[in-house]
Amino acid sequence: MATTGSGTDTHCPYCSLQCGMRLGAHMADTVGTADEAHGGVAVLERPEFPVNRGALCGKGRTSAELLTSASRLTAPLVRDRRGGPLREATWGEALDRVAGGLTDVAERFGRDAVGVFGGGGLTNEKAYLLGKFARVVLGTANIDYNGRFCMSSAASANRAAFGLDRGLPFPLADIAHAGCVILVGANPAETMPPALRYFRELRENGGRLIVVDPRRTRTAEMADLHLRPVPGTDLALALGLLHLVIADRHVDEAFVAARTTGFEQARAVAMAHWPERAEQLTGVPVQLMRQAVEMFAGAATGMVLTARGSEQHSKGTDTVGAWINLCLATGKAGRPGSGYGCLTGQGNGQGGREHGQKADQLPGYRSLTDPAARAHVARVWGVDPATLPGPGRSAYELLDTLGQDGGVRALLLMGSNPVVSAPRAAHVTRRLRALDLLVVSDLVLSETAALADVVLPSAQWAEETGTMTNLEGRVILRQAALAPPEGVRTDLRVLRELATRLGADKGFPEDPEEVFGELRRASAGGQADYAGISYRRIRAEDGVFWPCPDEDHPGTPRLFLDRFATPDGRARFAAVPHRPAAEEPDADFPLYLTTGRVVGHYQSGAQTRRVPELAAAAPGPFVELHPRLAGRLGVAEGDLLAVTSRRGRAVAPARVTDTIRPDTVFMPFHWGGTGRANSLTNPALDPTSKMPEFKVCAVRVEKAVRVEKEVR
Ligand SMILES: Nc1nc2c(c(=O)[nH]1)N[C@H]1C(S)=C(S)[C@@H](COP(=O)(O)OP(=O)(O)OC[C@H]3O[C@@H](n4cnc5c(=O)[nH]c(N)nc54)[C@H](O)[C@@H]3O)O[C@H]1N2
Ligand SMILES: Nc1nc2c(c(=O)[nH]1)N[C@H]1C(S)=C(S)[C@@H](COP(=O)(O)OP(=O)(O)OC[C@H]3O[C@@H](n4cnc5c(=O)[nH]c(N)nc54)[C@H](O)[C@@H]3O)O[C@H]1N2
Ligand code: SF4
Ligand SMILES: [Mo]
Repeated sequence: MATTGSGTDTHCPYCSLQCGMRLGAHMADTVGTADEAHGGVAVLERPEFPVNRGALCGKGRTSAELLTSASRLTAPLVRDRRGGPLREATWGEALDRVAGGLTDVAERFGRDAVGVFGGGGLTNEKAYLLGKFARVVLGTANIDYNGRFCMSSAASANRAAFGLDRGLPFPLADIAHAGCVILVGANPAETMPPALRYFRELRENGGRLIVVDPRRTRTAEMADLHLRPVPGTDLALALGLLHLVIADRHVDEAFVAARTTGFEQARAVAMAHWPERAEQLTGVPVQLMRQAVEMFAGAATGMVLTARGSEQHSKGTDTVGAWINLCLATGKAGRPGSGYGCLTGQGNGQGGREHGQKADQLPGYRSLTDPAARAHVARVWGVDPATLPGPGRSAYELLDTLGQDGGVRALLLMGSNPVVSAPRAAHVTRRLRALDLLVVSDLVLSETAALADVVLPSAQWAEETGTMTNLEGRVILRQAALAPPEGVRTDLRVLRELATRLGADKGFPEDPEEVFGELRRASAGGQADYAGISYRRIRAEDGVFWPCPDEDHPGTPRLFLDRFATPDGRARFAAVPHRPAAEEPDADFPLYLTTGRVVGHYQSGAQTRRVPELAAAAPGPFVELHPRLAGRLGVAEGDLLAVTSRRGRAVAPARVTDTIRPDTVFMPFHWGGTGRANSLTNPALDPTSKMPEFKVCAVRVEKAVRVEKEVR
């Protein structure tokens, strides 16, 4: 399909691929729907943008629908009393109420009783200013964000192994030229369809694809080899594979000697994990493990890419470390065509964790506990470093203690819908209800916004400009194509107006390019150095890869080619033994539950469930189960199932399929209400990353006899 070349170049509002698109009113070239009568725009192709080369998934194609949807918020809402209804208010009233409420809680319970919860979908400018707002204006330690539920385990493993955390250390297109790729707990066929092109090209070029997933997904169907571990046993599998690499003499001794440390300890741990033991724990036959090792070690170059399937575990950091070990032992890192990478998830999952909305972190990926980092950022902010708070609670820990003694009592939430997406969601909902003040900024009345005392209607992606950092570490620019509707304000403006009301009349500009200018200075010299990146350069260069320390620096598409980012320049092996999931099946809860995504919905579904075409294609939750299990339970396709865990219960229709293991059921998490998968999930946290165990818990499944009894 041709494009006219006119229109505004921008990027999709959803996932970390940040597909390039053009917004315009040229109906002839429309790939999405336009509603010009309502001032809407059409989604057009932008084939010259290198990551997706014009391709969009259904979510991107229909993304403009929400701009004109009757379900978007166009006026602030306030609640006069607990349990009372939300009513429309003026911006002045709503913002006064927020500023007054935050001040009141800080005065009564201390500054740390005011909390902020951000999102990996926010632009870099918003994430940066939200972090500054929390530390400078509110003076609270308690700010964290939903990225904790997303890539945090890969981030901590990346830092431990390589001294730096960037999702992919190479451009996505490099995948096509690797000899072998192991894709672990990732289902890009549903989660990043336009990226499939590179996996297809990989195979056309003679490379091999190995997929590790308990389910035979559409991604697994593309693979040369599919390993199907029991959920929660990837660490044992990675150890078994490393054992075989060592036993079958596939170790790249020269690489290990020249560029790594810690091999002996990792080797000792792996040698204690016999492949037969790995088979017993994972259910993956040794013979398939050996095939995988031969494919991977036998290729000249190779990559291991993980996503949430391997990371969202109470041992996610160690598991990713064990996958990285496999790259290091076979010399497949820090070389062209080789390396470990994490497929980040949210639109700004990468940038959102670099600029200070994380509990332990300052802009530029600086640490909040490093005196030099505090001094640098305090200088940019014009404050005394001693006034900057220390690290606060991680996302689940923050939500878990809301409204309690010593917990947060007033929460400002921007860009997340935890009532649907947090683990043990019924408990989290109760905690949100226990707050003295809940303020939610959102585009729509999400399940979480519906609980708020004040709801602030936010502008949407096409109505404001800002940068995002995609899964490759490429900083891209979303450009506004139209003005927000009357009654709606940008998050940057809201922060400025709140800062003013709370006594900070400087330092919170509303213009994104001005905020980005300050972000560049704040990140200068840090690991995620954006100092040399400007809006002008991003436009001219199809994005710029960080680190980019000055305007003459070309940016860094490929990391680690000469040295790793550790103090001695060497990558570090992780010596980590297997351990079981926090909860294993037993007599009462005999099955594994795992959770994830379907192609048509995004995250908590707050946005995509309001797009008619997407809602029609995937109208509600379901429980995937194997025909053998269905037979045992006397369940047929479409029958309602009640799924129970130690945290709660969910009801949804059965989807009978032999693509799943007979000992496991799967639920997507895109819906709230009775079919909410997170009513069941286990908030057991990884000790390092504080990632909850979304991908495995123990459940019981029964045929739901009386529907009405199940509806709470
Ligand atoms: N359509 C769609 N696309 C999205 C999103 C969305 O919500 N919808 N969200 C975006 C975001 S924020 C993210 S984080 C990414 C996530 O992208 P992915 O990680 O690809 O998505 P998931 O479906 O969560 O999990 C991937 C796979 O992990 C498998 N899995 C479950 N348990 C285990 C296990 O123990 N081991 C292994 N090896 N695999 C396991 C599941 O069967 C599933 O197929 O997607 C992004 N893209
Ligand atoms: N069971 C289970 N649970 C999971 C996962 C899983 O695999 N299984 N995955 C986890 C992962 S990886 C993630 S990333 C989380 C995500 O879960 P959430 O944090 O709930 O993510 P979203 O649904 O994207 O929520 C974003 C909200 O912010 C709004 N919004 C979007 N853009 C903006 C903006 O610019 N400004 C403002 N003010 N609002 C905006 C949207 O309308 C939406 O209501 O879910 C986690 N939960
Ligand atoms: S793959 Fe992701 S970025 Fe691309 S169109 Fe789909 S949701 Fe948007
Ligand atoms: Mo995510």
